[in-house]
Amino acid sequence: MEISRFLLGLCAFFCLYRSVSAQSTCKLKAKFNLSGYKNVEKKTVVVGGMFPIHMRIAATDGNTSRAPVSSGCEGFNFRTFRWTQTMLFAIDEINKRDDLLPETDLGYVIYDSCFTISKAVEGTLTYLTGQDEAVPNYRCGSGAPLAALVGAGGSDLSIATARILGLYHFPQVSYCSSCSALESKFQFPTFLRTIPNDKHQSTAMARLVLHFGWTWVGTIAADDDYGKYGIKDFKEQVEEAGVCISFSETLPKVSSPEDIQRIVDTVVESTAKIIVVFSSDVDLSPLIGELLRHNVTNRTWIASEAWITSALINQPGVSSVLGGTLGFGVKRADIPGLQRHLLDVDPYDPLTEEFWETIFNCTLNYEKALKQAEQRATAVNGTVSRMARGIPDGLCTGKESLASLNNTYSDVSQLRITYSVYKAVYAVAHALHNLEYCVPGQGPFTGQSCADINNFEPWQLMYYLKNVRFKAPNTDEEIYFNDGDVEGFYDIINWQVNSNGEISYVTVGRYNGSAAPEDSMTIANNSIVWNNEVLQPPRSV
Ligand code: TCR
Repeated sequence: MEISRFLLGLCAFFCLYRSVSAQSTCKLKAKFNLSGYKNVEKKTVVVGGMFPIHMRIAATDGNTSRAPVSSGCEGFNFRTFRWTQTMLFAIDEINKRDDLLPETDLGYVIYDSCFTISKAVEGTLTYLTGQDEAVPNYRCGSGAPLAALVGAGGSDLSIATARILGLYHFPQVSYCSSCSALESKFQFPTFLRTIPNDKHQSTAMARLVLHFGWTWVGTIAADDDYGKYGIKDFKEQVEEAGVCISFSETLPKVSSPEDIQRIVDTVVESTAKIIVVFSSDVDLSPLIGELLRHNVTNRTWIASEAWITSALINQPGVSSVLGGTLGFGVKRADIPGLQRHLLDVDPYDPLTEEFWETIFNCTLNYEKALKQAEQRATAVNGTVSRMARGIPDGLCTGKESLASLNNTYSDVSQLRITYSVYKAVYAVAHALHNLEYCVPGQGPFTGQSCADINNFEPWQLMYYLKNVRFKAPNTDEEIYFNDGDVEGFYDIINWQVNSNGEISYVTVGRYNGSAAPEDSMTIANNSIVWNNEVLQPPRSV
C-alpha cells in the first residue's frame, strides 16, 4: 500500500512535468532497444517483454560529484537470451497464422531487467510511458497500443513491476515468477503466470523428503522472494511432520566470498547429508564453484526448478559433487521450428550484436575491432602502436556458425521455462483475438458491449486474459488461469552420470499438485541413481 502510494506520487509528478514539456516524441523505445513490426498496413498491437538478459548491474564508482547515470549491465546470460528469442519466435509464428489474430499484427518491445529490481522498475515506467522518462501514458499518441507485459523474470522483479502495473490495471503475464506471494490477487490484481505457483513445489519437496524417510536436512535459500518463500513453505511442512532442519543458509545476492566460504564450512561440518536448495542458477553458481574446489562430496542435493536443468550449474566436472541430485522441473515441450529460429539470428541486429560478440569472442564493428587490436598490441609492446588498416584480429565475420557451438542458447532438449515463455505470448495473443472477435451486443462489458482492438483499455484485455483457454501449437496441454495461476505439474529429475562423466537429466517421477494428495506423486525408486552411484537412497545423517 505504502509502496503503491509512493509510486503513484512519483508517476503523477513526472506526468505533470511532462505535460508542460514536449509530448510529441512518443515513440516506442526500449532500453535494450529492440522493437519490431512486421507489417505497417495491418494494425499492430505491441506486447512488452522483460527478460533478465544480463545477470547483474555493473558496480558504479560511487562518485557523487557527477550527474548519476543509469547503471550498465554485465554478465550476458545465454539461457535467458534463448527465452527472449522464443518470445520473438512466438510472435513471428502468430503473425504468420491466419486463424489467430488474422487482421492484427503483434509487435514487441523488449527490456533487459538485468536480474535487478531497479532495472525492472525503470523498464516498467519506461514501458508504461513509451518514453524514456517515467510518465504513465500507456496509450502513446500516434504509436500502437501496448497490450500487456510478458515478464519480468524473477519473482522479486515481478513483485515490483506488478505493483506498478496493477495501479493502471495493466496485464502482466509472467513466464518464470513462481513465488507463492504473487498469488494474492488483492496485492497483484493484474498478475498472471504460466509457471506453477511454488507452493506446489515446496509441498512436492516436502513429500519427497518424507517419502524417503529423511529426518535431518539442511536448507539453502537465495536471498530473494523465490528462495525465502520457497524454503519457508518447505520447512513448515517438513517440520510439522517431525523432520529436523540442521542448518538454514542464505546465498548472498551480491558476490561475497566470505559468505560463500561460511556456507561451505556449514555444509562440510554438518552431519546432514540431504541439502535442499531453493535458488536461481545465477545465485547458486558461486557456491557450487567453491564446493567443487573443496571437493565436498557425499551429499544429496534437492534442487528447485530454477537450477535443475541449468547449464550454468551443470558444468564439466560437477558430477563428483552434484551427481545424484534430485529435483523438480516444470513441464517441458518440443517447439518445432524454434531451433532453426535460434540458429538463424542476424548478427547485425541490435538485439543480437552483444550476444554474437560474447558467444564468439569477437567484435562486429570494424573501427572498434581495430582499436581493440591496437590496445592489445600496445599492451604487449609497451609502446603505442598504430596498426595498418587491414582486417584486425578479433573482427567477427558475421558468418560464424552457431550450430557448431555447444551452447545452452541453442540447446532445445530441455525447453521448460522456454515453453512457459511460449505459452505466455500465446495467452496474450488468444486474449487479443477474443477481444477482437467479440460479437457486438453479446460482449462482456456494460450493456453487453465489446472492446475495440484499435482502442481498448488495459482492464478490458485483462478480462480476456483471465478467461483465456487454449493449447499452444503441437502440445496437448490445455492452458487456462485459475486466479492467475496454472496447474502444478512437475517432472522429478535425477542427475545421472553417464559413461563420459557427463550428467544426464533422467525423469524418474512426476508430481501433480492439483491431484488428490494420495495420487499426486509418482516416483520410480529403482530408476534413481544416488550420489556415488549407489542404488540405495542415502540416510539423512
Ligand atoms: N522462479 C524464480 C526465478 C526462476 C529462474 C528460473 C531464474 C525460475 N526458474 C530459471 C533463472 C533460471 C522460477 C522466481 O524468482 O520466481
